[in-house]
Order: sequence, then C-alpha cells, then structure tokens
Amino acid sequence: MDGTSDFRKKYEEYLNIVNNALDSSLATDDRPGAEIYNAMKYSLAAGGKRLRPVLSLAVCEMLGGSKNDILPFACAIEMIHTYSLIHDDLPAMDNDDYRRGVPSNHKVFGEAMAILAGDALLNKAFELIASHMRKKEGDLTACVKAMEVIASNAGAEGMIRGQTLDINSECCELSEDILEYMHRCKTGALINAAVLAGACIGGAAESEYEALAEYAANIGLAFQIKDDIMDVKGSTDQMGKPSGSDAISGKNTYATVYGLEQATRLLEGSVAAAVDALACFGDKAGFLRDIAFYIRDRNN
Ligand code: GRG
Repeated sequence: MDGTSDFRKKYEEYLNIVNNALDSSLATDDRPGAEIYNAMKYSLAAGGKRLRPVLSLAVCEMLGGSKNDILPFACAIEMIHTYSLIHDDLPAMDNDDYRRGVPSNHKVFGEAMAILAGDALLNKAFELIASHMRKKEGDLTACVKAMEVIASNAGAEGMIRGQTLDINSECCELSEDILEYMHRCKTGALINAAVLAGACIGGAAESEYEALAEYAANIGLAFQIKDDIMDVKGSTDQMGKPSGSDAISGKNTYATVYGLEQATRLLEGSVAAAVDALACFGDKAGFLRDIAFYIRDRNN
C-alpha cells in the first residue's frame, strides 16, 4: 500500500473491520448443498483491496455516523463487487483464469458453481442489509435510501449497464464519450454506491451529498483510468492476472483509446477534481483526499 503511514494505518484499521465482518457473514450449515458456501467464501476471502467498503466506512465516519450502522452496507457492497468479479471472469464474459492472484472461481469450482456463487453473494448482500434494518430501531429512511442507491448502482442503470456496453463493444471502436459513460457505469457505479451509502447513513446534508457524489464520480473515473494504465504497464504479479490482456482482447480502454500519456493526464485531472470536491469538508476529509492519491499511485 502507498501513502503516508497515518493513511496506511487508518486504511488497515478499516480493512480489518471489514474483513472480520465479512468472515462472520457467511455462516455455513451441514445440510445438503451447503458446499455453495465454499465457492462463495473462496472469492470473498481471496483478498482484494476492500476499497469500496473502506470508502463507505470513511465517508460515514467523517460525517459523524457510526461504524456499526454502515458496516452491513459496506459488506453488502463488497459482496456485490465480488459477485461481479466472479461473473466477469467466466468464459462467457472476460474469460480470466486468475483473480486476486489465485485461480478464478470457475477454474476451481466449475462454471455452474461460479454462476451460483455470484448469484448467492448478490442475494446475501441484500439479506445482510434487510436483517440489519429489521433489528434497527427508529427511522429507517436513511437505510432505505442507502439500499436503493446500492441496488440501482449495481443494476441495469449502473454496473450491469456498463458491463453490457463493454461486452457489446468488443472489437469496435468507441467514441470518447461512450468510453467514459461505459466506465462510469461499469466501475464508477459501485464506487459511487459505496460513497453515497456512507453519505446516507452518515446523515449528509444535501450540499454534502452533492459534493460527495462529485468526489465519487471522479475517483471512480480515476480508478478505471489507472486500471487501464496498469494493464499496459503493470506486471502480472502486481495485477493478480496477466497484464496486457485488454489490448489483446480488443477492449476499449483509456490506454488503447487515448494512449498512455493522455490517459495519465486524464488520471491527474480526475484526482484533482475529486480533491476539489471535498473542499467543503475541510480537514475532516484528509483520509478521503488520501484515497484519491492512493488510487492514482497504487500498483495493484
Ligand atoms: C459481471 C455484472 C458483471 C459486472 C462486471 C466490475 C466488473 C463488472 C468487471 C470487472 C472488470 C474489471 C477488471 C474492471 C476494472 C476495474 C475493476 C472493477 C477492477 C477490480 O476492482 P479492484 O481493483 O479489485 O478493487 P479488488 O480485487 O482489489 O477488490
């Protein structure tokens, strides 16, 4: 991990909270069919940066909200993210044999189990949120809003729309506008959901919510541009899967459409815009600013 030691320490703190909660979220049983949990746990426990749940926790905490109140939403988003990676790796989609440095889910459990594990993680995500809400006392408006934000960003208006565009545009050249729209949906939407769920549960005022939406949109874009640059420049070890695979498979990426130099300029611009968007929060937003730099400087 890059960044100052304070940033690293805080990130690790959030990461541990998320990992502990995820570990205890998939209680298995000994009835027939429980082996689906092996496939679900395999990918959920395979590591990953946990960027999205860390963002939810950090935003909520910055606004004065409680970690316990945001944690089920943060874990749900990581489950949705993990399901999307399992499905994305399938032969019918991106056909990747490695993910997070280990064989992809379908390489270990077979395609049918990988599809089911993804489906089950998506359902578990919303079960987690619903059971948190059932136990919670008082006004549930913020929880309902956060749940709506997560569902819409993960669905046909967001991540799935981006994936649809990606699949349907392989081997044809996309305009710069459509490329940006595709990535805002495919990668940006879930990052958006993570930030805005934190904003809902943290009780953001309208102007704060808008500022955080602007921040989320820009780090989402920065994240994707950096991913595309790393696909060209990164090593296979750093990426956890073979590098250079986007160009080989005829994908439209920031690196293939703009070239590395211009893509790097766009990355800097998105990071600067993300940092600007946080101005209204002053010093309280230090960690979120550092996340924008971390996205720019990361090597995995
Ligand atoms: C299959 C419905 C469906 C959607 C798939 C997110 C996605 C849509 C596909 C992933 C393809 C991909 C590699 C996109 C680039 C950006 C991205 C989401 C990278 C993986 O996220 P990280 O780097 O992964 O946060 P870790 O492993 O750290 O969690």
